[in-house]
Amino acid sequence: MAMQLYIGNKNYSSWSLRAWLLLRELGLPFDEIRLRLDFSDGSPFHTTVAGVSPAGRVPVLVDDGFAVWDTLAIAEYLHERFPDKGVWPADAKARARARSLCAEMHAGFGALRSHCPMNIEADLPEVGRRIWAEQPEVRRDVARIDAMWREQLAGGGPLLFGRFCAADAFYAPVCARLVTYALPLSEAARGYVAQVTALPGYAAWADAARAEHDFIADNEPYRQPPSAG
Ligand SMILES: N[C@@H](CCC(=O)N[C@@H](CS)C(=O)NCC(=O)O)C(=O)O
Repeated sequence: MAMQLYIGNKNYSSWSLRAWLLLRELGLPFDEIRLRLDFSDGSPFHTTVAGVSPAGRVPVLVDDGFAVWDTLAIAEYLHERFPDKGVWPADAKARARARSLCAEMHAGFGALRSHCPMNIEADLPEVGRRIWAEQPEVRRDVARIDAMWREQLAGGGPLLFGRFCAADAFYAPVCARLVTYALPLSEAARGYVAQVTALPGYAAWADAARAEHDFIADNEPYRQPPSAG
């Protein structure tokens, strides 16, 4: 039986994108179960996710009835289950470095994440300009990401460790944010964003995100709901 991946809205759910893109780009078979990010008491999101994961968050990977939650744990599970698929780079030091970058993403960049929530179908360059001017911590997060990417890409690219691996999946939602808010980047970092957003899996996810036409106010601090009629 194929694995199942529980995810949230494709337009908004950055953690879901990481796990989904990893599975998709590595060609691992899975069925997706998409749930609207409705966190109200007793919502279908809460009841369905609670049925598979006590953590109550997406993504959740279910393999033959066994649930793995949290994107880092999902990446490690896939690495052990499919050791030849290239979840991590083959070289031990590159593998350790890729894990460092993923852990840095997983635990950090709070300013970028909170000020620039993922919103693939939106185009918010003016909001981005204001955030850039007013939020030094966002500038610091982006400077660190830009430097990290430049250092990795100096190894030859086109992706962080040459070919696609979990590190690219972890930074894909950052690429999405950088596009939506049009934040300033070095040329090398811009080239990396272009590579990631051109991945077939990313393009498929983004097309589906744009087709959702769902408006969840908690995820839309910078926009008004579309007017009826
Ligand atoms: N550390 C978790 C974070 C997952 C997460 O926060 N997911 C959000 C959606 S993007 C969620 O399910 N939130 C539900 C809630 O806050 O109740 C991971 O890496 O998977």
